Parts: sequence; C-alpha cells; structure tokens
Amino acid sequence: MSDSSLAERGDRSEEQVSGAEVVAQALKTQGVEYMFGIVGIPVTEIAVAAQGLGIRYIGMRNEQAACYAASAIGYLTGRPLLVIGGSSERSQETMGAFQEFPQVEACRLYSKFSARPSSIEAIPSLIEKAVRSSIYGCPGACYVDIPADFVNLQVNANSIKYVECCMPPPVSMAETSAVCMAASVLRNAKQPLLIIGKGAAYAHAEESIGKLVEQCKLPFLPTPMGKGVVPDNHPNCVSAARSRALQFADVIVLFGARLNWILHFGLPPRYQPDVKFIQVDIRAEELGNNVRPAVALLGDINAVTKQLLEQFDKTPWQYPPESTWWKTLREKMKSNEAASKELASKISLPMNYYTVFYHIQERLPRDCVVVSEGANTMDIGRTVLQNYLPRHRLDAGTFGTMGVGLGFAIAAAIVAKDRNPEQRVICVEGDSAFGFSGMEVETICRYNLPIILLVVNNNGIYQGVDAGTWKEMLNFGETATVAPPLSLLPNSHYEQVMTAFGGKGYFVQTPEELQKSLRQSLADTTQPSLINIMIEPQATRKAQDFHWLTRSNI
Ligand SMILES: Cc1ncc(C[n+]2csc(CCOP(=O)(O)OP(=O)(O)O)c2C)c(N)n1
Ligand SMILES: [Mg+2]
Repeated sequence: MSDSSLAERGDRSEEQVSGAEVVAQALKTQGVEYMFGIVGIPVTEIAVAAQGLGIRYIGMRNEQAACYAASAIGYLTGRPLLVIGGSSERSQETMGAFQEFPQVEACRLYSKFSARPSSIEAIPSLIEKAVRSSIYGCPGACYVDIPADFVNLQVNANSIKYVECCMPPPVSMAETSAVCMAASVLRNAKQPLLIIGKGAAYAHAEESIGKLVEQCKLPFLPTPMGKGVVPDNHPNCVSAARSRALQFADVIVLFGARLNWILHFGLPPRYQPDVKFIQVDIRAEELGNNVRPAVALLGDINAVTKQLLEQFDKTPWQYPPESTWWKTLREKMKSNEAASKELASKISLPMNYYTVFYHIQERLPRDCVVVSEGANTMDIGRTVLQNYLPRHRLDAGTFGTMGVGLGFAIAAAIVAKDRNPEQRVICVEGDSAFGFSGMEVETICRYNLPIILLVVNNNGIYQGVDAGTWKEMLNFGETATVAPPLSLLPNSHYEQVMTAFGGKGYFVQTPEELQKSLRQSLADTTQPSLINIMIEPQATRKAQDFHWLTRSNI
C-alpha cells in the first residue's frame, strides 16, 4: 500500500510521536492556552511542540516570574497552574545525573498533586489528573515531572490514547439547615459586616454578593484581592473605616476570606470577643480556623450566596440604613477620607505617597487591571486606588511575596490582548519590589505588551535616604558597614531599564510631570512605559488606629 493511501485511510500504524508532542497534545486537549517558561535541555522541544499546536509560549527571564505569570493566568481564567519540569534521565537516577534532584518529592509539599508518568503512554491521563486536581475544590498548583529521556523518545502514535478534557468543577452547595441558621443569625445582627475575600472573586460570586449587599443593605469590606467584587465606590463599602468595622461588628460573614494575619486571626482586640462569624468557604479545612464559627457554610461561594439570597427572598429583610452602626461607620469614613485628602493635597516636594496615588487614581481607566507590590507602595496604594470590577487587582497577597508584580502584569496583559484589547494594565511597584524581577521588562518589550509600570521610588525598602545623606554617610566607612540595610542607591534611573529595551521611560519629580507622563503613557497603546516617580525617601503612612497589613513591613 502506498504512503498516500495509508494517509487517506487515516492509518497511523507507522506514525511516530515524541514524548514532547504527547505532552503538548495532552495539554492542548485539557484546554491549556498559555505556557510560560524558560527552556533549555531537556524541555525546549515541549515548548516548540506546544507552539505547533497553537498554545501560546511566553519565554520569561526567570522561572519564578514565569510561575507568577502562570498563576495569575489561573486566577484570571479559572485554569490554575500546572508546573512542568524537565528532570534527569531515568537510567541515570541515583548516579548523579545532570541536575538530578528529587523533584516530585520536593514539589509534593507545595502542590496538590505531584507525579512523574511511568511511560509516554501514561502522560495524557496524568496530565488530565493534574489539570483536574488543580481546579477541583480549592484551586492550587500541580506538578508534572518529565524525564529527559521521554522528551525525544518516539513511540507509535497508535499507542497513545488522549483523555478528554476534564469536566468543569462540580458545584457544591451548603446544607439547607446551615443556610437557614446563617440567615437567622444575620437577621438578628445589631452591627453586621460582610467581608469579601479572594475566594469570592475566584468563584465569580460578584452578582450574588452584590445582590445580597444591595437587597439587605449591608456594610461590606473587601480583602486586598476581594477588591472589586462589589465596586470600591459602592456606598456600602466601609474600607475607609476598616478598623472600626472589624472592631465593633457583632456578626461577620466571610465570603472566601480566611481568618489569617490579614484579618488579624479574627481575635480581640481587633474584634469583639463574642463576635459571631458565618464562614462561607469551599475549603472545609478553613472552617473553624482560629475562631469557632457560629455557622459554617461549606460550598461554592456563588452557589451558597444564592442559597442565602433565597432565604431573604422568602422572608425579606433589610438592615436598617438609619442604624447607629451605619452612622458610626459613615462618620469614621468621613474623617479618615479627610485625613488622606489632606496628605494628598500637600504641595511640598518631594511628593509623598498620597499625592502620587491621588494623581494616579484620577487618571486610571475604570476597567484597568491594577497590579501592585511593595510595602508602603502596595499598602497605601491599595487604600487610594479603586477597583470597580472583580479580578482586576493582583497584588502580593497573603504571602507578601516581592517579585510577583511583573509576572502578574505580563499575564494580565496577555489575557487582555486576547479578550479585551482596549484594557490597560497598570503595575504599581515599590523600587525594591521592582528589583526582584526587573529584567522581565525585556519580556514586556519583546512581546510588546503596553503595560504601564509605575515605580514609586523612595530609594529603599520602606524608606531610604536622599542623595546628600548617602554621600555624607559614605565618609564614615565602607558602604557595607555604614549603609542602612533598608537603603538602595538614591535617585536610580529605573526608567532607563525600559528605554534600554525600546519602551518609553519617564523620570518624574513633580505632580505636573507625573500627570503629563500618565497622560502620555495612557494615550500610547503601542508600547510599554515605565514612570519612575521620585518621592520623599522618608515618607510613610498616615497614623493608623491599628496597624494593618504592616506585617508586609517585616
Ligand atoms: C521574596 C521576598 N523577599 C523579601 C521580602 C521583604 N520585603 C517586604 S516588603 C519589601 C520591599 C519594600 O520596599 P519597596 O518595594 O521599595 O516598597 P516601599 O515600602 O519602599 O514603598 C521587602 C524586601 C518579601 N516580602 N518577599
Ligand atoms: Mg521603596
């Protein structure tokens, strides 16, 4: 039989495929759209095979940034992170092979599923399991190990059976009696509060939670990544009276928000000792952490919120808008907002954080994605920069990991390019935070992603010193002995990192220069830009009733 008639009949008995092609096809079958990485021996062929199938491959400058980018894609698209690592050849195991390391064991601690396929034929089902594990239940990263000798090994194409794309995660609901109890606890609340966490954003619960807020007229507070599930400028958002709201609430409903350090563990003195928590979470292990909840609602946050809404549809209830609680919260919000405004209106130079963020906020497009990292930069920025839409903020989060910003911004810009080309990505970086993955500016320029990077430059970690002080200080001894560990080189021209790769750079010192550079970079959709914003090196946060999020200063 001739080759052509074999092909016509679709007979693939002679056809060979490589391990790399099988990995790529299995990923494609599971709906993977984007791959981030750095290639080298032995995984280059996997990236090439993936590109051949239409999976987008984005080559990064550092694996950490690649992982941050992929994890942000997971958050934005609902398809969490799958890490694929090349490992040494199986035949050389325990012999001291090139880069031999117990990768599967090492990753087990940090992932929901970590495994190496036993053969090329086993790759598709293993990848299906890894993708499924990453999105079912509480989402999380999974690891698949591909030994070097698998990559180029050829096998008969007929021997490979691809596994259908896994089904979307099944939706779970809370027990009806628990839902009734939660509704009754809420109805009896004197000083209620809803806390909207990242879990709510991930669960796409914006419509149902928004409805609950509106229908029952309840005050709400977003966690950093919960910002935008209900718009920050909603009249029921009490972010500006955060400490007060937490401290005096008698019933708190947590929607996908953990009682970890960000929420002060749910304990006094930040809370009333007898505050009743209603926890809504997809992860059973979260329920009861640090505080015994009054009601635990286990399930998909969107589905459970709808269950709660049903209760309030059956027997309507509204928290009275004229209550003393609302009055107290409104007064506190007013005085806190006035204090921030006063700081923002300071015209002295160098600028302070509040002035900088006030001007940025004035110009931000409503639907932009805000990425942020740093300590003061992130914490103060979060209070001033508003989010109006869910999943439009990506920051260093609970771990406070510096270095995530550029990877997150790259992921957001890639998703925007495909799904919402008009959308802008604004990445607000502390000068120290920027240094962790600054070389990804080259990646940004290579893929021509019109990200606007803002480096809030105070010459250091939390704070630095001015050029004059730095120079004087060096008279006292060698730099390693006399320079404060928090200091970085004063007046660094970070914008030149951007111009080095062909993007646009701005060095700004005044509000006017800041406004102009923002206007220009927002108008320019053809290239990325970096605005290096010089601020007072000793600028800090306004006085707080309680320090919150100051752990990121550790
Ligand atoms: C991976 C990692 N390393 C170190 C730290 C400690 N750390 C916390 S915030 C921060 C940088 C803060 O400085 P900057 O980004 O300039 O923001 P600023 O507070 O000066 O505005 C560092 C290094 C961390 N959180 N994560
Ligand atoms: Mg700094």
